[in-house]
Amino acid sequence: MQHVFEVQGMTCGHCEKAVTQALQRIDPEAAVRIDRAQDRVEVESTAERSALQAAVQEEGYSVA
Ligand SMILES: [Cu+2]
Repeated sequence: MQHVFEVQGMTCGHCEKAVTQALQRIDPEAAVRIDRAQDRVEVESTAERSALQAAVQEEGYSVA
């Protein structure tokens, strides 16, 4: 399933990596695409949306 999140607070490539790793801790198979300029994170994953969102928030980023 494809999930799209608006993630605020990503300022550099390190943030993109941190968000990607947080998502892949929930689902190691998750395919993550990030458009930082648009605050847009697309995740192709079988995991629950709420679990993915919580992982990003625990990493310190806000999800709109
Ligand atoms: Cu950063």
